[in-house]
Amino acid sequence: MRLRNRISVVCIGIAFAAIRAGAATLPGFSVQQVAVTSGFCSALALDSHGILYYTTTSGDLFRVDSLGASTKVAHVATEFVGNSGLLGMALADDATAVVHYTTPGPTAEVISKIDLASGKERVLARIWDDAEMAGRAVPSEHHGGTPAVGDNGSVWVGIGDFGTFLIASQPQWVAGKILRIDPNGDVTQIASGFRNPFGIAWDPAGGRLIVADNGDVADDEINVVTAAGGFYGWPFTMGTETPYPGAIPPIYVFPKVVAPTGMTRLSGQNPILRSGYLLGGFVSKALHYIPDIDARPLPDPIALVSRETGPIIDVAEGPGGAIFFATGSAIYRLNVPARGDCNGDGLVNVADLAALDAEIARGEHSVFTSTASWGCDVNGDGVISAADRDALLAMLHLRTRAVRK
Ligand SMILES: [Ca+2]
Ligand SMILES: [Ca+2]
Ligand SMILES: [Ca+2]
Repeated sequence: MRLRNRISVVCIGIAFAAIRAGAATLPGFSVQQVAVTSGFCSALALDSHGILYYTTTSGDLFRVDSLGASTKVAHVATEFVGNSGLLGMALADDATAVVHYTTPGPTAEVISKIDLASGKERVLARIWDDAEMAGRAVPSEHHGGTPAVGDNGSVWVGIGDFGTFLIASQPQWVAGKILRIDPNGDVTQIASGFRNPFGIAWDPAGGRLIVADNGDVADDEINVVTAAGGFYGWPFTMGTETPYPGAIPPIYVFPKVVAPTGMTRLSGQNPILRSGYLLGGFVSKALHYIPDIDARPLPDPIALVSRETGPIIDVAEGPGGAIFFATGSAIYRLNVPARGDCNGDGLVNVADLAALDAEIARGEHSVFTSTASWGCDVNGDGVISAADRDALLAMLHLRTRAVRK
């Protein structure tokens, strides 16, 4: 996007520059629009062949073709009002999506499987929203978001507090809870005390769910929910407020409002973003990167891009480690720097040696504190050191020989 920005600014002058004021991308990263969505996007996912799917809040599920055009695969019976509607999707496998939506009213939370070939829906669970009168409508605020596929075909989903606080702590209500739905449709309430857990990601290695929760002021949280479950604080405490007896504290509180949205666990296939989690920000308009979820205290997530696009709704990784993210109206690809592209200009050549020497002169340091591109970590060991100079020289030498052949 950096290059495109420059071209656009030249073409249409200062008005464009003003719109993009404050946009920031780490050196060597860039953003490329790949599709415009048909409706307000609520989630995206990629299958093992890299085919992109997304949902819209009004109830549609689309497939994106190689030219960026959308084809409707399925529609669910929902109504987009406030924070309710079709709230998200995940892929169980290449043939099956899992969706979470509210019925009109809203009166119920529905978790369904969608056959991606036929568009047919199979309801896994339908849970009345009102614990006191089945079928009565509840407020449309805070119904959570995208589901996550866990181990053995289970599905996890977070439900918000419907904007009504106390019920998030009361077990008879589905509001403010993290649920696990087993393949036979059994619903288990695992954790309580969430305000609006939109973004969740399953960690198969840890057997745990990473849950971002939207705070009411500057107290957006990242939480870890284990099989033991528990109470996570809302509405008695949130973020950095005084801890509440027995409540499990977040592992991280954002110092500023980001309004966390979709989250994805990285597979290890991306050459630069090899571990950890990516989290979208609605207010921050940023992709927040958490390299190591187990570091304590958890370092501030790194904004890879911010304000390059509109509010970010979801992020997903495809085969080969390709990263895609969505705003309400478009889908983008996040291009990462190549190993060896230390100056971040998109090329790996002798010009990168000077940039690498400048980084090495700062002493051995983590790639995440690089003042140049993360491509300076040429050998991919996570630190920038003299060993990367040898690796870059070897890379350039090999290329020179290949050209001369
Ligand atoms: Ca909490
Ligand atoms: Ca370069
Ligand atoms: Ca290195």
